[in-house]
Amino acid sequence: MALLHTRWLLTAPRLAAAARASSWWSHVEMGPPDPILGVTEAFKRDTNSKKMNLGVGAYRDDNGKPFVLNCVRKYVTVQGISGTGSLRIGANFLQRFFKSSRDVYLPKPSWGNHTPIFRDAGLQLQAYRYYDPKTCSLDFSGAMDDISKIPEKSIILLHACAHNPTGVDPRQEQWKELAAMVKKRNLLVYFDMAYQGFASGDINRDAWAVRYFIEQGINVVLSQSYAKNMGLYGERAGAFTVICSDAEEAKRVESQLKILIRPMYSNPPLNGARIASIILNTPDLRKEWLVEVKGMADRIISMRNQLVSNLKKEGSSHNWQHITDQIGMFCFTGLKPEQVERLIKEFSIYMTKDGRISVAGVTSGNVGYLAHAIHQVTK
Ligand code: PLA
Repeated sequence: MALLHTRWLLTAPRLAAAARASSWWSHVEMGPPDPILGVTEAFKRDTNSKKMNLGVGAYRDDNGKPFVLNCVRKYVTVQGISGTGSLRIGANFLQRFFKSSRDVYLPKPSWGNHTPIFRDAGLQLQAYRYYDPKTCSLDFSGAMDDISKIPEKSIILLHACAHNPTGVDPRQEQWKELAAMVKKRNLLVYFDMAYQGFASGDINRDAWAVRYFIEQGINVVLSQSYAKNMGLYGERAGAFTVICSDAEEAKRVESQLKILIRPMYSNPPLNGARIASIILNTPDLRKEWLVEVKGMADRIISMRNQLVSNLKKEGSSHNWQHITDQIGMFCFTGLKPEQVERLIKEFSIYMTKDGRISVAGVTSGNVGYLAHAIHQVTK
């Protein structure tokens, strides 16, 4: 799927027309085909009606058809990659081919797993200011200031939308300023897009920043997860994309991505990617999916509003406006670790220690209890 994605991005005329600032990947050489899977690739290209694939050790039935064992039919067993795996492919790719820097700049704070993903791939973590706990909102001037000092040709990670854990995204004008700064510093942008559709309810609007950066000719790599926006959590469907200068460069990069992936897990699982592909390519299902994404985003927004109104009803005098200002799946409540501890111990309300709540877990049935509990530990 990741590979399909690369091709799609290249053939999109809008992207082909966008000139890269400079090519990071011109030194990436065409890799040799895999000794086993390359045989299947050659087999597929062959038009001889008598062709036989005796290369890969994949069992076929007596009609030469793939064989599904009866016992397997009784289980649906899938195993996969999703956003995390896609990030890891990207991290390993950068470790191997992005020679100008080992440094990855993460927003402060970022998703907790970013650090081990990049560190385990042999890269070094740095940080730039992002969130201001005093205002519970974006520290835009701090971010711009820090980014302006990042050494040229470093890697910067940006959450494409619905920043985790803060729920705070730049506005479009701010994205534009960020893009200009990133271009000026000649940085490689690593977009992590795990919540497309969850910020605004509209997958196109949520992809705006990624598309804008690409249109500006900025060098971009992208990891996507379909876990949340397609509800395919266990299917682990995801994609890693490198935006290249031309089709020929994309071929070389693709060959090296295959070589990276082959010893990791050989091939991605089919099922989740198939479901995602069917949804995206069947007009009726696609339409239905877009409505459902909007429905999920809207329910979360409504829970934010209900949480705030219930807090007011409880008599809370704190300013909870950030709960409704923030977007996406999470709300960075501003609760202190001791308050979180009390919520867990006294109310059995579980959340991460940093005070992040998954608003997706709140319902009209339990929002009152949550507001009551939060008021008890904050009054
Ligand atoms: N990137 C970000 C920013 C994420 O928040 C998550 C998931 C991923 C990538 C990975 O998604 P995946 O499940 O498709 O691999 N973050 C979750 C789950 C929803 C987790 O931590 O695994 C979270 O609760 O933060």
